[in-house]
Amino acid sequence: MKLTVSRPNDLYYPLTKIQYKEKNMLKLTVLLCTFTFMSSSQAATRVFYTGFENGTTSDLDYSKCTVVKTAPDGTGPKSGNYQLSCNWNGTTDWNDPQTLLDSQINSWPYTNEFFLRFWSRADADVDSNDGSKLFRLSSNSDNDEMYAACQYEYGPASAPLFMAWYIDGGPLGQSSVYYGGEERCGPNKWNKYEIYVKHDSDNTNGIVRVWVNSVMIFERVNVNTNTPGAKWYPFTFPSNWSSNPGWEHDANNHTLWDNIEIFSDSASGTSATGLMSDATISVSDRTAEPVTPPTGLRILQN
Ligand SMILES: [Ca+2]
Ligand SMILES: [Ca+2]
Ligand SMILES: [Ca+2]
Repeated sequence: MKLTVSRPNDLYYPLTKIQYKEKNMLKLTVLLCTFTFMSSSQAATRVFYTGFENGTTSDLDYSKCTVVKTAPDGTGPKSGNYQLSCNWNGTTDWNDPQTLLDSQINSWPYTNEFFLRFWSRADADVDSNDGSKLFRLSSNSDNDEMYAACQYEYGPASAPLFMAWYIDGGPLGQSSVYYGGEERCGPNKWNKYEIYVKHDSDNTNGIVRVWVNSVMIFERVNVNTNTPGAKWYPFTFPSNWSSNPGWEHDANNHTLWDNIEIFSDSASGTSATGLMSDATISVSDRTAEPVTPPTGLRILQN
């Protein structure tokens, strides 16, 4: 951070009392800014990351999904060479493992705050029946739960994202918050999802926020956000429901996933800069992330 103050007269005249005070205030401001920057950069670390670039699901705790280079509709990953491909088969019995080919991250280190970021895309084969949940964050208390559903039943032009949170068994917020346009939940477009959770300490000072493609679509502040002792995991994705009567799907409904990362107030992960609370958090070492090489380049010679 570099502050420039242009006051040429200061160079030639002794400082007045007020100027002296201003100068010291400036020093204090610089000091505070530096301290704030250092605090935000050291407060959180990245405790989980996968872009599936080892070609397997080994970074996940559980997965029936497969790592692929190309999705069924021919689309490549968000970045790098690989992506995770999940499918729910709505033609099988409810208890057939083929009904739901999903994945899970069981837990991650955090005390009171975490930030989850991932990219997801609906393949062209996703149908427009009910029950198409994008993901679920469950609590080990059984009283807290959050889920998001991409409502493809509204039609391919809209597919709103439905967000629901339940704390201590009661609703914190339930709303269909995101409709239509280019920023729709789906289909066929890579979307970035970000979730920030801060536990309350007295049932009145918790925070939850959700962003889609960097636009905040859901926010609750100064609320009860968790049951004492509970944590907001596992993270299950997708979490689709085929067996509810009337919610049947056909055999192929793929969702693609890439670049899943979790930051938290734990000091155990990779160093990061920015804040979790406003979704600016990122790892300082971007070389750790794969970059999709440009295609279609031509070398022009004079
Ligand atoms: Ca990847
Ligand atoms: Ca389908
Ligand atoms: Ca609470």
